[in-house]
Amino acid sequence: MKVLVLTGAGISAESGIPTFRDADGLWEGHRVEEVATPAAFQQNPQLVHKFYNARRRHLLQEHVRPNAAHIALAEYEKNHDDDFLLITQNVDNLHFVAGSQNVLPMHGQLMEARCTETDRVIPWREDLTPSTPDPETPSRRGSLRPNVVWFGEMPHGMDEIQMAAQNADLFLAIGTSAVVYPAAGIVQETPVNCRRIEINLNATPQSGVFTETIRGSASIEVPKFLKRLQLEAKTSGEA
Ligand code: BV8
Repeated sequence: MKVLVLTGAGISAESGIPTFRDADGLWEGHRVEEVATPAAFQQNPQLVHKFYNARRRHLLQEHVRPNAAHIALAEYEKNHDDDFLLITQNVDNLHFVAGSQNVLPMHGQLMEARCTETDRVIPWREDLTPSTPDPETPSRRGSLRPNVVWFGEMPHGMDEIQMAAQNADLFLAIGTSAVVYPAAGIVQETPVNCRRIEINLNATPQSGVFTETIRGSASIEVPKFLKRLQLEAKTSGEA
């Protein structure tokens, strides 16, 4: 059974990372869509760096750890690694920290920087500023940006995502408000007989296309659902 999972900010909420909706899409009075754009970075790199530096520092704090939902997904994958892909919209690294292997971070990663001149991507844990020297070429200053996909930029891995969606037997959407495209459109790419499950505290604009909607918090409902899935596989004799 080919399992495709899509996670959003809701899976990290119980790890202490505010979702976009919690801050109702605002950050220090700025709409996220205004800060997370190439134009904003062009016009006011200081502001955009400040936005990401604050989130990177928060993510680096000791108490921000994977929760039971991240861990259950990593555990489940261990027994299904050949038929399992985890797409995340989140730029936090909690799926990696939890041990998930087959992860596609379609909106990039907060703990990486990308050189705007060479497109080279490097792991990055410090603050970035408009004068941060490139560690490889210190004379090049201010060319590093957060390696995240801004609004108006193409998400990563869209071909792989399309292929996985078209072949999915089970699609599980966890903690996403399903308003940001193309992520929100992935469910529509799954086959008509694909089993589609939505785990979310609330209903979303996509709830109607899911075979099953589970209302509750990810840290409770994800482990529960994956256990149920394993039990179903055992009783149906599926590997
Ligand atoms: C592109 C990285 C084209 C940066 C992000 C008009 C209509 C339709 C589309 C558009 C439009 N105008 C513009 C667009 C396109 C735009 C878009 O979709 N805009 C939206 C706002 C309308 N999309 C883009 O620009 C994308 N690119 O289209 O490119 C293109 C084509 C060719 C060539 C080049 C380009 C790029 C989008 C990626 C933007 N980057 N992130 C960063 O993080 O700073 S998006 C960012 O916001 C997140 O990554 C995430 O994807 C999104 C927020 O969504 P969620 O993850 O769902 O989080 P949210 O807070 O919204 O919801 C949380 C959910 O969890 C809620 O449902 C809540 O109920 C639930 N929850 C909360 N707690 C829990 C819980 N559930 C369970 N348990 C809990 N405890």
